[in-house]
Order: sequence, then C-alpha cells, then structure tokens
Amino acid sequence: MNLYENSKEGFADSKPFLLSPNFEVIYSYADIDHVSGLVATHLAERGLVSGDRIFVQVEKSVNVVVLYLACLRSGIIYIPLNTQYLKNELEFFTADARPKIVITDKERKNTFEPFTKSSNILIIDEIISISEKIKSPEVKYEPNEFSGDAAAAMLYTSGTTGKPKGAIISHKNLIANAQALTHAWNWSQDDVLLHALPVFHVHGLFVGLNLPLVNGSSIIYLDKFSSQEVVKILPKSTVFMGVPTYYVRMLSESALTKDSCRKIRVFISGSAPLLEQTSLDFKKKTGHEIVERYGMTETGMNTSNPLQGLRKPGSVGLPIEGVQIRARNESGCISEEGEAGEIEVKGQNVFAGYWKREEYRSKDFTEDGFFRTGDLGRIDSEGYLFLIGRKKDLIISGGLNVFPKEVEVVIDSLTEVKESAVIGLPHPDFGEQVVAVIVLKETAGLDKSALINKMKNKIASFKIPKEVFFLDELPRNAMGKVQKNILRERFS
Ligand code: MLC
Ligand code: AMP
Repeated sequence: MNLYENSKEGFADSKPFLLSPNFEVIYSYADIDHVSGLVATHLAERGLVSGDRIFVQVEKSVNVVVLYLACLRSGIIYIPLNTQYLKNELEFFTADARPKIVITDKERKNTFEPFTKSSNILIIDEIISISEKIKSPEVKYEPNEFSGDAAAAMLYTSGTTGKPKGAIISHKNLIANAQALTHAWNWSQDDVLLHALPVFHVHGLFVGLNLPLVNGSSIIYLDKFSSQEVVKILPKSTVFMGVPTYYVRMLSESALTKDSCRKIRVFISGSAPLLEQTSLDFKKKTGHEIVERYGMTETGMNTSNPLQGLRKPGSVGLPIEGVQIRARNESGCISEEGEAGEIEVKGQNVFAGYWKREEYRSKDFTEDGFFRTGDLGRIDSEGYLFLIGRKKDLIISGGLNVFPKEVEVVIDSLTEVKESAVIGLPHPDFGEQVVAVIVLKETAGLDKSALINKMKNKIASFKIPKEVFFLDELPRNAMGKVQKNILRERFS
C-alpha cells in the first residue's frame, strides 16, 4: 500500500502532471508513471530494496519529483535534506541515519565525500538520464508490495537539545493526510497548483505534491519562490500555498490585483503564524481571505480554517477529517473550553515515532497515543484552535525552524565567547528573526560582522543571527536559567 499506487485511478493518461512556468507540459501522468517506474527499476538494479534509507540533498528541480515518486513506489525511505545544510550538519545526519546511498547535485558531491564512500554518492541528473535511456515502453515497473505502516520518508526536525531527530512518516500517514486535505480544501482534478515551496519539508513535499497526485490534478512547478514570478503566473492557477513570508512579499507586487487572482479558488498559508494585518491587506488587494492551516513534520496537517463556513481571524481552524486535537493545561489536565494548554494530536496522520528514540516514546506521546506538539493554544467552544505560543524554544524564520540551542552551541564554541543566548524577535519579512545576545571573554574583541563570518561555514545560513547584541552578563533567575523573556523585551 503506497500513496502512489493508491492514487493511480486519478491518473488520466494524457492529463498534465507537471507544467513549466510557461505552461508547457513537462510530464503528463502517463509520462511520470513511466519515468518514475524506470528510475525505481534503476534503483532496484543498484541494489536498493524497500526499507533502505537514502539521503536526497538537491536543488529543487523536476528530477527531484521523479526521484521522490520512484522511492514511494519502491518503498525506499526518502530522507530529504535542506539544501542550506553544511558539512557539520550533514555529517551528523549521516552518522545518525546511516543511509545506503546519498543522492545529490554534482556540486555537492565533495561535501559528502569526507564521511561517505564515493561509490555511495549518486548524482541526481545522472540517475534520471541513465534511467531514461531504458526508454523502451516494454520495460514496465513491477510495483513492490509493502504494508501501509512501512516508512515512506524520514524528515529531520530539531529539538530543544539542539540535536535533530528523524521523524518516521509511513505510507499510511501520507495517504490519510492527503485524503483529509482533499475534503478540507475541496480539491479536484480540475485544480492547478502553483508550487513555489522547497521540496525538502512537509509543506512543499507532502502537501504540495501528494494532494495533486491523489487527485490527478496539475502542478505549475517553480524551482524557487519569487514574488514577481508567482504573481505573474497566478492567473493560470487555481490554488496557491505558501508560508506567511510569501504573502508578505506578494503584497509588495503592484501586479497583484483582484484580476490576477481571478482563477484562484483558494490561497493557503501555514508553517508559521500569519499576521492578521497580512491577511487583511491581502483581502483588500485580492478579494481573497487566506485559509490558514496548522501542521508539523511529525503530523502532517492537523487543522484548517474551513473553505465554506467561518474563517476565524487569528485561528488555525478546525481539526481536519480523522484528526483529534486537545489542549493540556499546566496542571497536566485536559484543558476546559477556551483554556490554554499544550496542543496534543492523534490520528492516522500522526507519525509512529522518532528514529532510534524508542526510549523517549512516553515523553513524546501520551499514554492514550496523542502526540505532544510543544505548541501552546486554546480551543474555543466551536472547536477552532488558536495557537498562542510555543512550549518548545523554537524560532520560525520565513517558515524554517531554528532551535536556539543549535545556534548557541556554535557561538559558544568560538574562543572569544564566554556565553550566549539566542532568541527570536519580530522581523517584517521573515516573521521572526534569529538574534544572538553574547557575553565575551574579558579580553576578547568581536563585532557582529566578525561573529557572522566565523559562523558561516559552521551552520546553515538561515540559522545565522540577523542581529547581535553584546552584554556584560546574561539575566538569570534564581535557578540560574537565562531569562530569555527579559532579553526579548529589552531588544525587541
Ligand atoms: C533564506 N535566508 C533566510 C531564510 N531563507 N534567513 C532566514 N530565514 C529564512 N527562511 C537567508 C539565506 O541564508 C541567505 O543568507 C539569504 O537569506 C538569501 O537566501 P535566498 O535563498 O536567496 O533567500 P530567499 O529566496 O529570499 O528565501 C526566503 C524564503 C525561503 C522565505 C523564500 O526561506 C522559503 O522558501 N521558505 C519556506 C520554508 C518552508 O517551506 N517551510 C515549511 C516547513 S514545513 P546569506 O547570508 O547567505 O545571504 C512546516 C510544517 C508546516 O513548517 O506546517 O508546514
Ligand atoms: P516543523 O517542525 O518544521 O514541521 O514546524 C512545525 C511547527 O510550525 C509547528 O509545531 C508550529 O509551531 C508551527 N506552525 C505550523 N503552522 C503554523 C501556523 N499556521 N501558525 C503558527 N505556527 C505554525
């Protein structure tokens, strides 16, 4: 059972699956079926079998979609990695996941070489072109059989300790979430999604690719988000989805008008809080009320404001089909209506657990199987969820997660630094920005640009502080814990 084979009834052969920004057909459903089958056959010939793990760190291209589908079909566990991750981060992931092979771009091969056997590093464009050479129509892919509980993918999410954890997502999770979202957003085969998100996170990879796939609809596929290009292509699209930064940037385009959105059925936002002002400005300019939804790597999508019915400002909506949500208050009891608490989620969409963290299961899940999200919220009398903060110490910058600890570890390793505290502060474009507050050793001199330069080859660049402040000491409470709330108040 896998999402791809499950979707096949949606595959009207000649229907375009992937379209270029110029609306040219790159792959019809028949073509994508054939070519992803060839790639699956090629991977099998290289000795990859279902249950094997592969890393995929590649720039966004049509070839990644082919590779992703080939893996779904053959049961190979797909592990996408943000293209901004550098050697240190990749070395950690490699030691943790021990992938059988790494698939990357030509330019990145040497980053993996110090800790991966050269013969285990494959170049994406070569895999696709070698596979395509077996273009004979007689070569038909024989689907592998595996259970819906088998892992389809593993996505790394960071933790409060700063060490990323691999969330194992099953084929059943993907199917359940795609089906629930189909109902929530009334998706149909007539839809044309304008896809501008990266394909190494759940948003662009699962929501952005699986929904069109299960419905036999088309995707206009952009290699990168550009507000100018998106606004230009909106008139050909029926659905657009993005992180709040996309909407902020689109608002500054004069070509964004009611007319440019005339074919759009729904705009969807998620991954980070959408400011009410952005929502209002967008409605004024386009006539469309953005539908905000809430999800996470471990669960896929959980809630969405309804397509028909009331979209409550500031709310991330109602649980989608098959998802249960509840809040748990500070005393550890299930919250009353409207009472704040940590949000817990249960459903077929929720992952089975983290890679190699079985012993922490009782920390991650409640006894009755709800996943503890680390998000704080309240649920009103009509079941709408309002997110109000995070229990986890997390910064979300332009839809990308940064755990302060990860950045503090890098800053503290610099010889000039005595200690540091990393906080998130508001940013007009990214929503939140990474800010470092640093105490230097007595004799050390270091300014913002020197600090940033020293961090550049150590950590992905979106995690590098956009702002740096220096203090003589960090404020601490009686327990010795750094009072980040004081720092946030002082520097915001
Ligand atoms: C890029 N940069 C960022 C950044 N993105 N800095 C902070 N936060 C970000 N998000 C930095 C780069 O490191 C680089 O720094 C400089 O900005 C220019 O890089 P760029 O790649 O040209 O930037 P740009 O194209 O403008 O990218 C910004 C963005 C992109 C917002 C378009 O980050 C993006 O597409 N974000 C979406 C992420 C996403 O898909 N999230 C979903 C997660 S899933 P320098 O120093 O090198 O110049 C999830 C669950 C759910 O959360 O519910 O969906
Ligand atoms: P990730 O770990 O990258 O999957 O990020 C998941 C986190 O993004 C969630 O736990 C939330 O904190 C946050 N998030 C996702 N959607 C929204 C939203 N609509 N509003 C606010 N925060 C969100």
